Amino acid sequence: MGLTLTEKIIKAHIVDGEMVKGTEIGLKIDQTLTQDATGTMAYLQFEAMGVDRVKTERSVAYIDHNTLQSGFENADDHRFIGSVAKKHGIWFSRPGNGICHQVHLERFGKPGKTLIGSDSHTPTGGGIGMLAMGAGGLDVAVAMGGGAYYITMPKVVKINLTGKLNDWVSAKDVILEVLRRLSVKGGVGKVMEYTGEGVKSLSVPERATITNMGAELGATTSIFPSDETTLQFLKAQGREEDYVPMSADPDAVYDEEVDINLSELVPLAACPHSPDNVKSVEEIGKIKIDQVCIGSCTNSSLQDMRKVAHILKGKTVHPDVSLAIAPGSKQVFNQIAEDGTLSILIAAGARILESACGPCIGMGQSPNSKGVSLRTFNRNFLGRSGTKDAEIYLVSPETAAVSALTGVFTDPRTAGDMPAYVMPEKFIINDNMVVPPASVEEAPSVEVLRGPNIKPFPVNKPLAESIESGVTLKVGDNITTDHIMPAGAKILPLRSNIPAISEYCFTVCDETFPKRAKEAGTSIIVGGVNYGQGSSREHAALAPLYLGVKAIICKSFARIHRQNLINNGILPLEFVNEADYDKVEQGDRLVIANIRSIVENGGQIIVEDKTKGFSFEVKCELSERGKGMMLAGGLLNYTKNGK
Ligand code: MIC
Ligand code: SF4
Repeated sequence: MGLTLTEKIIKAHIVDGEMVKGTEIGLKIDQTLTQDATGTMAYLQFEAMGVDRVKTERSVAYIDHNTLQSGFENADDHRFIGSVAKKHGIWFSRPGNGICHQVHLERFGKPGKTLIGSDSHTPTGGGIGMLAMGAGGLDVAVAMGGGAYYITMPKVVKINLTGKLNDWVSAKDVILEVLRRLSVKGGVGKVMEYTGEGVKSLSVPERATITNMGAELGATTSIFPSDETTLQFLKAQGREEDYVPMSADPDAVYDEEVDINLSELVPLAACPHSPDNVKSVEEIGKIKIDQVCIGSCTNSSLQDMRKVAHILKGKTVHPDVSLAIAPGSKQVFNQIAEDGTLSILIAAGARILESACGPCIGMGQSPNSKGVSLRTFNRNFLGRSGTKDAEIYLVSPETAAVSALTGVFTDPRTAGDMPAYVMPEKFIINDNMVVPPASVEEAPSVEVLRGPNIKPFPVNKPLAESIESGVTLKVGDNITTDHIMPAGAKILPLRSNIPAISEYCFTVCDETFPKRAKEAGTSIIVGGVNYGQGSSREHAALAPLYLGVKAIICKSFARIHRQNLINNGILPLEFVNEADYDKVEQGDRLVIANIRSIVENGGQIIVEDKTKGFSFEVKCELSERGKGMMLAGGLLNYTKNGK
């Protein structure tokens, strides 16, 4: 029986477990990446592990999220990450060099390799045939130390692409179509593997747009084959030697299949406030818009910038619209400056931002009150833009640029010709903003620079025999890590300071939660389906841990967040009967008796609701390793215990 591409890469990297779907497997990790918003914690955790030098083939620390620097905090974090990277064998991509995923794709990713990153959009690397996955900071720290990365052996979904995209329909519309069909939880436990004739017509940046936003499906990752197009891209990056052809066997067996005829797709948009709330641009109609943002790790390639410039050339942004554009990397920025594209964007009235995440994570450019903003980004969760009552739509660069001119939501197919994109034979290659690590000899004398904002991370205690606690918060379905631990210009500078950032935990849902949780001392949170979707931020586990949260009881969890809870010793419990969710209320007092023995030896977990006077069953499916972590009070304790 033939293998899928996913299985081939897993087979070449498996170091623990068997390739049996649904069971836990450990993978050797070839490359890691971190960004600054999750990186400080990851490096503090790496330091706590006591490993001198990373054991991966390539580890890169990027600065791209917290670049606003409205106080000393961000710059202090940058210095810390730069110095810790230098000391421990990690390459350091300086602020200004671009968004981690875009730069990694251009300069470091290699087909057939495994990559984990402390950022949920790490699957961007799947655009060149890597098995690239988002992970918690602690998992990345362990992988840098040479430890395996554990996932559930995924199901593999064949996304069979036929036909060819029409002009004005783009890669963003492909992934929006997948999201429309499968929803934000449709990819949980699965890898999306793209195959079929249609693959050939997609460039590497287009493939990367699709694998990047596959994160919004909740998928383990997404991957494209490495083919002639990949070779041409790597050649143009001066990295021909990194090319390896990779594809599924012709007789590979998939768990599920989805057919998409590219020729039939139309311009789409994800409507507020979820990436799977997809409608056609035509269906949405000509609503008035206030802002357009083009960029982010999803759509900030040279190809995207040139398309946008073609649309804006010789025109002016509509007087009622603010247009912001952030090229994804220094390479893209440099290239558009040299070939005149930048000049076209400026002349049209675009507000050019630095190569960084920027508005995508609410670092500036928050829309006006009740503003309608069209963004080429990947997430439109409530409040993420920094304006709680804004309406954010996720669209292609074509739809964004055409609408920026008309001032209303506009189907780009009305805008005339779109010339085919021709990739340059050679991109501008200048890695002068990537600082190599110190040599083994020099490393001991490198001083790690810590600012006053960097506080130690909380470490849990071993699991108690029984838990008794109040439900301090009850939330609904699809709660994102942006709800649990919001970001934005005000809160992001506190990513290295858990006591301070905890003050904002869950404030999008309930401003009184942090105070209530602290007063209660210990807490249980109740949630619906797909709890913890979205960002990989470990802070969505660390802040609740700091506030005394002992367990989350919900209908189901998103992958990375569930692992972050286990890594930090917070119990991830799921209702056996979903109807019990309706019976438990905020304020109820719950008892989970003998939980330590049950985690250790197995058995039914019964939760007693003392307030309501009834009991219900929950489950906690853990691997042997997961049990060890829960009992020890998290991964660091578990590792310290010699595991
Ligand atoms: C995001 O897009 O939500 C982020 C910000 O990049 C996060 C990481 C973080 O919260 O620091 C992610 O995607 O994991
Ligand atoms: Fe940055 Fe946005 Fe990409 Fe996250 S999704 S890495 S915030 S650009």
